[in-house]
Parts: sequence; C-alpha cells; structure tokens
Amino acid sequence: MRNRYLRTAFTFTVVTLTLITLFYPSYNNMIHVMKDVDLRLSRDLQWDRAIEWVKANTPPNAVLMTRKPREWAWFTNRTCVIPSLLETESGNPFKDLDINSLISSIHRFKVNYLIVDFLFFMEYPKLNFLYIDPSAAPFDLVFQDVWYSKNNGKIDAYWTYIYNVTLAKHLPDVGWREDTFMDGWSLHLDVRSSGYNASSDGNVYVIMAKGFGISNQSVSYIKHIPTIHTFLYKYIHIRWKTSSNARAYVELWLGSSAKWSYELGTSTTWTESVLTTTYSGPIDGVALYCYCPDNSTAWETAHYDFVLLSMQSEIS
Ligand SMILES: [Ca+2]
Repeated sequence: MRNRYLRTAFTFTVVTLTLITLFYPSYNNMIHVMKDVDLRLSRDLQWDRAIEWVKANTPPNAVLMTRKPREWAWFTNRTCVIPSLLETESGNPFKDLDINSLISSIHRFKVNYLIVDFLFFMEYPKLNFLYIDPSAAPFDLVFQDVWYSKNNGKIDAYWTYIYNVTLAKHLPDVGWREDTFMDGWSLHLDVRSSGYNASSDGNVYVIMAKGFGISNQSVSYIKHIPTIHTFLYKYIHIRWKTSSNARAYVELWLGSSAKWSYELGTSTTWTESVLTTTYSGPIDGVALYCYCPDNSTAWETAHYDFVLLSMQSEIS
C-alpha cells in the first residue's frame, strides 16, 4: 500500500515538474512581453502622471471616457469607455462627434472623468477646443500635465487634461422666477420710443414702451449672468404675455454680441413656452424685449413671469 502511495506521489511530482519546466519559459516570456507593452505605451503616450493621478484621486468604481479605453482600463483598473457616434454620415464615428453627442454619451454611460490628450485632439476635430482652451470647456478641469518632445530641433508640447464631467449632470437652472427679477437689469436698447420703463413687483417683470410712431421699434433690458454654455443649457422656459400691439422677444448674449434671438410673439393671455436654443456656445447675458411692429404711440407692454435656462425640457 505504502509503496503504491509513494509511486503515485512520485509520478505526480514528476509530471508537475515537467509541465512547469515545459511551460514556464513561455509564461515568463509572456509576462515580460506584457510588462514591456505596459511600460512602452505608458511612456510613449505620456500618461504616467495622469495614470497616477487617476489611481490616487478617483474611486475604484469611477468611469473614465478616453480615446484609448483598453489601455486606460489596463493601467488604472477603472471602467473605461470610448467617445464614439453610433451612426455617422461620413463613416468616421470620431470626426463628427460634437459637444452635444459627447454630453449625451457622458449621460448614457454615466461617465465621471473625461481624458483629453493629443490623440483626442487629433481624432475629434469638433471637440478640439477641449484641448486648445480648457477654460472654454463646460466641465471642471481637475488635472493637467505637459510633456515636451524634441523633434529635429523643434520642441513639441503634448498635454493631458482630465475633466470631472460629473457636475455637468446636476447643473441647477439659471434665470429668474420671482424676486430675482428685481435687480440687475439695465436698459439695453431703445429705438425711438418717447418713453420706456421696466419694473418688477417681485413676481412679474414688465417692460413698457410708448410713442414709437413708426413700425418695428423696440425697447429691451438685459441682465448678465455667470457664463454658461448653451450646449448644456439647451432649453429656455419662459412664461410671458403682451399687450395686443406688442411682441415678446428673448435674446442670448455673449459680451457685446447677440448669439441667439427668438420671437415669442403676441399673446394677451399668459403663455408658457419651452424654446430649444440652436446656438451652441457660451453666453453671459439674457435680453428681454418689448417689440412694437405697429406705429402705435400708446404704451405697449411685455410681461415676463419667469425665464429659466435649463438642461431639461421639463423644469425641475
Ligand atoms: Ca414669477
């Protein structure tokens, strides 16, 4: 019995050792290849410090969005997704990707961090402002790093930016409902009226204008807001009414230029409108109008109950 046991143990040991001896070189070789790839990619693309930052500063369940999801998943142990269009006319799912589709996929895949590097800059032409000018991005820049490379005496800079895109999912509405209508409005435009005024009772903002005598004239007031981006704030909710000869207008401004204007029209009863902005970019002001298409000389009015810029088509 004992003899048979020993024989079995011996055979087992010999077989195991033989297997290890046979396969260890290729296992060992694989490990070296993988380590090589690991180091080489990491160094070539200059992500080293960005990778360390992700590992040290993001929770293990954070979702990253990057042009190289496999490599970033390998290096950081985080879930990674690629920004890409599902359908595209040009056949290139990267070339046509704009900020609106990027934000949709950020929401869809519950992304927390967006990695923008030189490769991202090259492959997403409609998003290259995220590389060129991070201050224009609608996200929080949480990390940046630069690496310089000397090519034929010329020095090139390669940046890696990491944006926290979580905040973009929970932005509060911007605008005016009640007493926030009271202050900060200033006369913006007065075209040939003989009188104008704007006031708020803490609930409704009223713009009055009279005595144009010629058609298509207007009075408007503007209020400045912190810079926001209409590709995030896509919708304008507005409750308004006018006198029978006036029309209501709303405009979005950046600095001293109007970026988008919309004619609400005439309504002598309160009307709620949800507008979708077609301009995509930053704004820092909203102008409200009392526009008079007729040559009436009577007082005309435009009333605004609320004006809210929002990410959603429903007011939250
Ligand atoms: Ca109100």
